[in-house]
Amino acid sequence: MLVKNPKFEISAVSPKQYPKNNLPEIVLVGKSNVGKSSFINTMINRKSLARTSSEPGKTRQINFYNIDDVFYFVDLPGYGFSKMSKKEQEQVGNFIEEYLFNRKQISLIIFLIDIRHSPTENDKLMYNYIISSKLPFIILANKADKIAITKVNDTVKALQKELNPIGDIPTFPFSSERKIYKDDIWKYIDEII
Ligand SMILES: Nc1nc2c(ncn2[C@@H]2O[C@H](COP(=O)(O)OP(=O)(O)OP(=O)(O)O)[C@@H](O)[C@H]2O)c(=O)[nH]1
Ligand SMILES: [Mg+2]
Repeated sequence: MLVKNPKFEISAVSPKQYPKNNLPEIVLVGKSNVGKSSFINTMINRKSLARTSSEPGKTRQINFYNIDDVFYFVDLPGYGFSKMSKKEQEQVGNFIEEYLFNRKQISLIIFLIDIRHSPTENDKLMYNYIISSKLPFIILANKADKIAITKVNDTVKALQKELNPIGDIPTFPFSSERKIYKDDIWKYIDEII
């Protein structure tokens, strides 16, 4: 898809604030700082439509980006951000769960993990949660620019094996830094929407 007019539409913490139309929603999920907001900017060729930060915990609400009135990218707060108070972590966890559990328009979950590390305990919990939700999803091993290009494919395979030994969940490398694996992901998204 050639994106022409991507717009930030709304930040939400409860269902009454979600967009009122029925466009498909593609949701970014993963730990804080893994690159969810950067992913959106990379896919739509914008530097900073989605706000990013080198400090974990930048995204604190459910942010809806309207992509040419065709679909939404939905940016979620990351998990595992310890500087948030217990109470705030609980509130964020609750509104994320409420969204993932009830929102009928979710067409795809894009689950980001860091290509440099084994999945964390929280990654595994989230993985199991997504599996049990039966929502369609793919795994992206992000920050692929951080390892030697010759090791990318084997590392992606090893990570997939760890999370998804049956190998039925599509798993791709990604890098917002180098913007080189974008076309594969667009191909996947185009088929879904
Ligand atoms: N090297 C490299 N850095 C990246 C990549 N993607 C994101 N980053 C950097 O990682 C940091 C976090 O990126 P964000 O996109 O804000 O991460 P996030 O997952 O939205 O984080 P939260 O909003 O806290 O959940 C920023 O400094 C980005 O520049 C990537 O592919 N490669
Ligand atoms: Mg973010």
